[in-house]
Amino acid sequence: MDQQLIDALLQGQERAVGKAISIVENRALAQRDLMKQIHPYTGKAQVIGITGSPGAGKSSLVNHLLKHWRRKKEKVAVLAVDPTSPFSGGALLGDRIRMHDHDADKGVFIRSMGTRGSLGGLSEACQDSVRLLDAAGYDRIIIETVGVGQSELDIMKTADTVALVLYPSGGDIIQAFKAGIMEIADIFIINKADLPGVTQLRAELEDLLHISAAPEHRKVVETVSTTGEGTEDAVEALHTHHQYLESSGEKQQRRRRQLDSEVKRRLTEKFHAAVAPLLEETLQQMENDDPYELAEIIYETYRKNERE
Ligand SMILES: Nc1nc2c(ncn2[C@@H]2O[C@H](COP(=O)(O)OP(=O)(O)OP(=O)(O)O)[C@@H](O)[C@H]2O)c(=O)[nH]1
Ligand SMILES: [Mg+2]
Repeated sequence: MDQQLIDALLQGQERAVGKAISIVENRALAQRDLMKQIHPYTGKAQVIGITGSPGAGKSSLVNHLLKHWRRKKEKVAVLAVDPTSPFSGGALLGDRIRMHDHDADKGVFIRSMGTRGSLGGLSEACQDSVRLLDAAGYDRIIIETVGVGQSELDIMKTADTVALVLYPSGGDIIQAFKAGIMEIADIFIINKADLPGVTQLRAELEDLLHISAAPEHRKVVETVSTTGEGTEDAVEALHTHHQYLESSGEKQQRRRRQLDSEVKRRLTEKFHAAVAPLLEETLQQMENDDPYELAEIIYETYRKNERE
């Protein structure tokens, strides 16, 4: 592993961070070693997931969050993840336009991630990229994803705090509800609060959430991201949730659950790799097409081979 790259990354040099993310996206050989070496430097950042339907105003909101945290001299990174796009690399065109205020700012890192090169799955690449950014010293790491599909849900599970951006247009909530994002969202941001229908949306939302019984750290806030109105409320809600995570021990528990599923995934990968030749062989020889029995045969043969 290129020690220079790791040193530069740990110093927070943007080019090194970009290079390291590419290694992760391409699942290059160096990935494992890279992740292992940076691991001791991770675990400090606040990871915020921002999701919502296309055009909800996520990037506009992120732009204001960036401004807010930069005024406080915090380092902020944004991963704009689009599971429907094959493109990775710099910032997406739309995001670049909205976030160009920060182009020359060394304390801001913006990167888009698509499916290209992410052989191991976009959510894994995203998870490792978050760790790289964490090790590089970014205080806040924002993951912006579009849509409400299964891959967005997986990606959002990487975050400590998940914010769902809605806007008064109808249909939005039902979609989010169906996709299961309501359950994992911690903060609900009604953006485009300058448009009509906000009261109704809030009522629907509170109805669905049974918000009267919802805890204090699960908030609904209103923003107008064309002007930045309400940004402070959004920041406050994110902050309160983060504090709750830390003081309640929920943060540890969430990270533990993430670790659990990740280790399981790695184990599955390892096991698959170990039995791949056996699988191939068994399937070719077999007239049998009972998957349960085939799996049993492969597993038993594997164990027998291991003992010998
Ligand atoms: N009226 C109004 N328009 C807004 C508001 N926030 C954002 N917009 C507009 O909504 C459009 C979409 O904003 P984006 O920030 O790109 O939304 P997004 O959710 O990031 O969109 P995708 O990344 O394409 O899913 C832009 O034309 C914004 O100017 C708002 O509070 N009020
Ligand atoms: Mg966007």
